[in-house]
Amino acid sequence: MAFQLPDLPYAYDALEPHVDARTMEIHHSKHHNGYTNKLNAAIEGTELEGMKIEDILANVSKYSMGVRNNGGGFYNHKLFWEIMSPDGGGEPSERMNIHKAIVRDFGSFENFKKEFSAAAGTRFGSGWAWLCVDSNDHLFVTSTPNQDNPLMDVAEQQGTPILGLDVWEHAYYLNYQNRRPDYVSAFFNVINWHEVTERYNNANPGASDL
Ligand code: MN3
Repeated sequence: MAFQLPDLPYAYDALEPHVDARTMEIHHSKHHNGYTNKLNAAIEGTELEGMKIEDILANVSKYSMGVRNNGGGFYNHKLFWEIMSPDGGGEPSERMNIHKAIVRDFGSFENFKKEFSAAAGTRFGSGWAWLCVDSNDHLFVTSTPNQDNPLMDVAEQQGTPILGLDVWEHAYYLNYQNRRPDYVSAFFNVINWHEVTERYNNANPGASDL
């Protein structure tokens, strides 16, 4: 069964004015669609057909650059659409585990926001900023080049990504041109904290209660 381009969980214009409709449409129907089709072409007739994307990425150093770039592109954008919402933004509620974990591991939400924004702002060229959970159930911020991500065995810091921000120019150039910091700041108005806290809870199911 080939990988399928997932539908967006909202309309192209739903994240306006923070992310504009034209950018969303091109990003989903051209870029994400392209990664999906090229991933399918790269794995056709190989042992990777039928494998879960997470399992492919965990051993991606064994495969071609086509699998690495397009498998990353497929996974990263699917996560990206899901962790945004027109009803999102602001700080996660104090009742959410993700709020407690952020305060535990970064000291405060503001500190986390600063660290994440710096990771997104200083990633040179194309790539992603991430909030991840490690195997000890601790949060960390990192960034990766191109379409790499922290699930990959080639990543500098490995973990389970629970929040990701695309900082390729195709993600913001139409609306923000060279003003990446404005785009990063606008992203905080659309983060779907319900989805992020769910991903946090599922990352280490055996972890002790906060
Ligand atoms: Mn992109």
